[in-house]
Amino acid sequence: MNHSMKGNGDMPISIMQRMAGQFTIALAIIAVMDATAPCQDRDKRPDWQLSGNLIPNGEFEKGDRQPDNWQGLDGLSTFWIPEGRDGGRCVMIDTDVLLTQWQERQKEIERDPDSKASARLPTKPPKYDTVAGNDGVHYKSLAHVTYREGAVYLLSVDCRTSAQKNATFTPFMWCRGYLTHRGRERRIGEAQLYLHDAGPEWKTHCMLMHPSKWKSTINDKPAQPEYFKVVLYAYWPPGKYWFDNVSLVEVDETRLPPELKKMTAQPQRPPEPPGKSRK
Ligand SMILES: [Ca+2]
Repeated sequence: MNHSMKGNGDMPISIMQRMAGQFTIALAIIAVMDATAPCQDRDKRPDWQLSGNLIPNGEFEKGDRQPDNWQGLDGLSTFWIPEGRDGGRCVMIDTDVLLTQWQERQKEIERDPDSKASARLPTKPPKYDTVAGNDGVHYKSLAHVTYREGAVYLLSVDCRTSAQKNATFTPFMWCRGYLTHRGRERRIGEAQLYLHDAGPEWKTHCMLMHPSKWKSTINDKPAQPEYFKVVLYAYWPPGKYWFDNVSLVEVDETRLPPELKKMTAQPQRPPEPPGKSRK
């Protein structure tokens, strides 16, 4: 046996080293997951975290027939299922639904929120007639989260998808800021979190949000949001998109741990338009 080439039993040292490397990466990912998971207990919060999760039921665990504090489900493109990241529940969006059937279902739900969805009709390649290739599917939190002037926020979500090899899925999460002007709700800014390379394994995506830097004006006067709303969005390609642990937390940016700083330093680049991926 060549001892320079062999490690434990017959396992080459190079593979052992690679495994050790993967183990280190796995530990780092767990550390980041812990770092982004908001602690609701004020006394146990890390010093960089200035609030608990401001999105009620962002973990999708509470509810009866649908998750509390979130919009209704249509049972055709939106589902609440026990396939969450932590073994609990999550929301799944399926965009591989015929657009015509999806549109009919939205009308039906509006008329009768208790109505049952009919079986999904088959869709055929290239699937341009699906909801994925047209409207896409939004799923909204019903919460209005009050803005604290000058605050910086960490926006994060866990996602996985039915993406196969060589495919790229990039769903979005938006955090939109609003104010009421002359009795009307006006959207005056938004943070767009692009969930790049969302594949079959759960992955945490996050970004920092600085509403004080938004440049909106109303009647030429700088406008600040009064409150935020969060929306999940999936579109092309047609497939399944699981979401869990939606979180918005006020942070002290100067005290962020290095791994979070690194994650949030990634520039938010939009994906290529869907047309370009339709080869
Ligand atoms: Ca969950």
